[in-house]
Amino acid sequence: MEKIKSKIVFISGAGSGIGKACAEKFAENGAKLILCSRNIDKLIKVAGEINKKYDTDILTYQLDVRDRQKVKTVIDELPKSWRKIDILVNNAGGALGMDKFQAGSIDDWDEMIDSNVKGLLYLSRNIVPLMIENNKGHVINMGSIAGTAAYPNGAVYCGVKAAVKLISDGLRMDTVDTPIRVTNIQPGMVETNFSVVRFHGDKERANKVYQGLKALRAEDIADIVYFSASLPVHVQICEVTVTPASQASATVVHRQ
Ligand code: 8X3
Repeated sequence: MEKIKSKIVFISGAGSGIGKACAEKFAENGAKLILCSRNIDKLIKVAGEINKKYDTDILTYQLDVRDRQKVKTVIDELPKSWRKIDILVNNAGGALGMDKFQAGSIDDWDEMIDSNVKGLLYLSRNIVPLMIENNKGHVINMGSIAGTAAYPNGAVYCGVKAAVKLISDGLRMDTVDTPIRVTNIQPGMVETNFSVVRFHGDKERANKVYQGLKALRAEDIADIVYFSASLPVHVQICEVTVTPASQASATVVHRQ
């Protein structure tokens, strides 16, 4: 297995949910972390807790991945010893709204496209060349089962996650002559604040999404991210689709 100890792991959207769980998992295994989030107060708290528990080196940045210039500045200005990023977890993003296309909010669409797609592109475009220079690296993108098939009321979210899938595939092709690995993780239902954000703070509606079934936890996804990263460097997990046992697809779910 590839040793994760002392590896430098860059995680976007690290203040909560899957990003935070990934940060914990890598820290537990001795990695050094570069953590970004829009909400710096939350992130500093998370970083403080992780540091206390695992005594690992952590850099934190207030970063909205939609801000193309700020993404570049953060990467350009990383301290020299932190520029050799081993693993990039493109986790920032998520869903906003769940309505018929003809009733969809264009503001929600803009934000989904900008964070899930453009944010991932900005980070990867700035970090992948550093990885190539260092002759090592792993890009792990947070896709979704939404990227494998559309579902009603999800056209734009499904569209952006389909973009994540195909961008992952294209990047894998363009770096095939380098040691860079590219993995697209495609989770189904994971109980985080994903649905609360999607439904603009409507917790009751969000809770209904996970009613009557045992959803995945953020830690389940972090385990898979970690597993993909810790395999020997000649082993590339291209794609992982993972759902709760009682979910067969975005639309086929068994509830008790
Ligand atoms: C999260 C999974 O099914 O809510 O990306 O789109 S789903």
